[in-house]
Amino acid sequence: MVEHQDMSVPASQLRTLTIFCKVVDNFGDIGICWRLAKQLRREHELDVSLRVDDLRSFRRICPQVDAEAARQHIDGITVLHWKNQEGRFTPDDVADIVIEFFGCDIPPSYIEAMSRRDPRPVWLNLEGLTTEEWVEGCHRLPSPHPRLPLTKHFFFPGFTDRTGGLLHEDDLEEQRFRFQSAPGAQSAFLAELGLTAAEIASQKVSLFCYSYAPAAALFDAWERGNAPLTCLVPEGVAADAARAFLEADPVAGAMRTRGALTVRILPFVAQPDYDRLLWACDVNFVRGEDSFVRAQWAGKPFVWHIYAQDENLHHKKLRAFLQRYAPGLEDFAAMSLVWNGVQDGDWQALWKGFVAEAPKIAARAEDWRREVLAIGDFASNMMAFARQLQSGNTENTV
Ligand code: TRH
Repeated sequence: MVEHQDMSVPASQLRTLTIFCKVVDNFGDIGICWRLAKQLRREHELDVSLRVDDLRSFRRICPQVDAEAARQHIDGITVLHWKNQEGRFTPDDVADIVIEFFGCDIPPSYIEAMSRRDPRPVWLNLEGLTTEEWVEGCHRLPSPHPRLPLTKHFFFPGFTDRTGGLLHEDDLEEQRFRFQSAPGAQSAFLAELGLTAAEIASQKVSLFCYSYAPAAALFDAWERGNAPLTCLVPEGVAADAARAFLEADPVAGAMRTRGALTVRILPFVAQPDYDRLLWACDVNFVRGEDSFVRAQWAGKPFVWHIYAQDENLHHKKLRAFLQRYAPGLEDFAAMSLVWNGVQDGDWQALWKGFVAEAPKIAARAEDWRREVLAIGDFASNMMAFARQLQSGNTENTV
């Protein structure tokens, strides 16, 4: 349902795209926008610009970022520092496709300029990932502007063919396969992060979670375990538990072994290296949205720490995910529920069960990847939808 279709960009001419990204908290907002920007540039040959309000957070996951630059080019993408809602935009500043990430309120002057542009842009609001079914009813819904001749459409990531799917680059599997079939490359990567030969040979777990995760209890169970385990913690994550274990500041490079457990603090790494870290570890604890999705692609058992919401809404979302992902994976589900405070459990027994179930969990990861990718990847689905909006046919979209 595109208004004023006579003014729309011909589908074949969707060449430029702008993403507006407000960093609400943490790294997921910019993490997702940056991943999407790179994929649209590389695989869909769009001229992409990314307007982001927090270059410092961006720099943590992409060290090439100059936190002071108003405008810079990274990996073929124009990165603009979005400082405030002011600014005078003209129709010439407006891209063919405008993406508002997570309802971030793009500047009023930009919206005015969109309405004056001929042809008008495709305007999409990309939403966050949730496992609940209501998403299917809201995906691709139009939202006409109350005053201007513009319509924004909602586009949701998700796991079913009534959503936009998940971000997945077309060469991801090949890259992962190459890395995971080369033990030398994995060891060299881990050694560069500071791991000793003994740590590389041990069972390795990456730990990315929110501050309220029961990490201290898990450390305690691992410390009393039978086999050496190395837990790799990005700097700033699980800081209280890490400090208590290390009896020192949990800064990058800090490490300590107690009992069977070694805790090592890693620097935050660039996004592609974070993938390698997930591929190199035996188990990954991940959180939020983007690392959660990357863990699904890594083919290794993972435990998701879901972003907490009022009235424990996140418990419902976690259960919805487990229902989809983990039928028959009892230890996987139990570990996830206890890690997220949905129920109590004995950590040593949970870990033992989880490790015993690991081959089954890894097999499920492969099936899941195939199932989810059968609906196409998020960027391609989004571009197909943009083209359909342009051609005025929104009925038979993916
Ligand atoms: O950081 P997160 O908790 O982010 C999000 C946001 O808070 C968002 O507002 C909220 O809605 C959502 O959680 C639920 O977790 P996430 O989504 O996993 O994003 C982390 C990003 O950081 C991801 O792109 C991976 C990247 N990363 C690195 O690049 N290097 C690292 O060393 C680490 C640990 C992460």
